[in-house]
Amino acid sequence: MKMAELSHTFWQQGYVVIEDFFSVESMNSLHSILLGHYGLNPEYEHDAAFLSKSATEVIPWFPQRSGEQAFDEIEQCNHMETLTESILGRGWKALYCMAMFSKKGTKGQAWHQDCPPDDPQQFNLNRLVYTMDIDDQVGGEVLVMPGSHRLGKLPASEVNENFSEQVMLTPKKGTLVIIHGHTWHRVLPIKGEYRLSTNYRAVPQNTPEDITDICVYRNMLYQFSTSKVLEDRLV
Ligand SMILES: O=C(O)CCC(=O)C(=O)O
Ligand SMILES: [Fe+2]
Repeated sequence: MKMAELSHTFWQQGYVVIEDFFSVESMNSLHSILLGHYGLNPEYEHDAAFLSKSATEVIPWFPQRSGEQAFDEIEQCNHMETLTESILGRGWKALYCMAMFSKKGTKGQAWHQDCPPDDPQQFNLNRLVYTMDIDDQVGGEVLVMPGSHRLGKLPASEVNENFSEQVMLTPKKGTLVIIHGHTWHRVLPIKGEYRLSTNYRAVPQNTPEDITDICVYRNMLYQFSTSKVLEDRLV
């Protein structure tokens, strides 16, 4: 695998997609652990006001915090570590592994940046692992705006307004998608029974661990630790 090339593509686009990065067997085994945890009708954890105002309907789970060791293997996978180092440089750190479940008929995730882009050096890296195919039937395709990690704050507007240059990603089981936390991204509504993705977040050296506490949406800035809208961007 040409790590330097992949890293170059990442820094050009603000994201990079690598198919068949993980084996089908390891994806299947993580997938069944995730389904075992969630079942098919899990309860929401974020408060109702957030779910509705952010137009983001996902249920997070941090499997490693529940002692689920099966998720360590991917985190410590050599290829993924080498690629991360080639993108972030020395001294980067793994933050946490967060699985996300979305139910049939839910909205997915509105356009957002995982953290405010005020300082280009301060960002999180999403290392998204897909244990199932995301396609037209399942829905939940990922939209990204190429190069938007360099464009500053996501423009304020109604939550789901499209961008003419947006690109749609349809990761398959075993695909790794790496997205810069400042890149504008969105998840389309879920049409199939459910949608699962797993995000191994990482940060460059000298980045605070709570870098993803404040998320930028088109209509607001939201702080997870306090469950507060810090700024309503539409008034
Ligand atoms: O689930 C996905 O495909 C993307 C999730 C996302 O936006 C994130 O983890 O920051
Ligand atoms: Fe995100």
